[in-house]
Amino acid sequence: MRASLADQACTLAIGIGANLPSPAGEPLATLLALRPLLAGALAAQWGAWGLEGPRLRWSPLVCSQAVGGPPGQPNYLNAVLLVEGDGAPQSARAEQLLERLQGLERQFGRERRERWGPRSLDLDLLWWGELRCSSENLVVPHPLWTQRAFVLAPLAALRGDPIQPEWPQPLPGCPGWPE
Ligand code: PH2
Ligand code: MG
Ligand code: MG
Repeated sequence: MRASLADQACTLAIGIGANLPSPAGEPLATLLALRPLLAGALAAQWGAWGLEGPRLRWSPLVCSQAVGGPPGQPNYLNAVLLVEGDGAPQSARAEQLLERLQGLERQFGRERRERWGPRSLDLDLLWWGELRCSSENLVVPHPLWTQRAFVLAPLAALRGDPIQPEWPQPLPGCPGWPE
């Protein structure tokens, strides 16, 4: 699937996930509350770079069992957001975006305890055009996204590609998340 994205050199993808309650409520309430805030944060960041706000394409939501981490976790709700805008992908910009994403994670009660532990909100920068960067905080592209059905299924739905039977199936749209 990566190769077929080469035509979208300046598309940035954000993985969204939650499997614990946040101050907004259960994961569905979290993602519904997050959506306008994330849109606002991205518009603000593009504005800070002196650029027009990017176009956003939200995937449907999918529900799936937790991959990795401790046993007995609640199921995850996941989605992918494609961000299409002007502005060359740059590692310094990616770090600025990460700060905004982590600010939102904290706002929704994210606590960092164990690797792949359950979480009230997870926002991952999956890729940004052809950008390659690796620091203590951020690795782009996300090293595992091509192996994660909870990323591939929302992405396929968004692109109109077939969803494999073993992948999590898209949930019906709802007010606040119509896709
Ligand atoms: N995120 C993880 C680990 N495992 N499993 C699912 N289903 N969805 C996730 O978003 C997820 C996970 C670490 O970020
Ligand atoms: Mg993650
Ligand atoms: Mg993360």
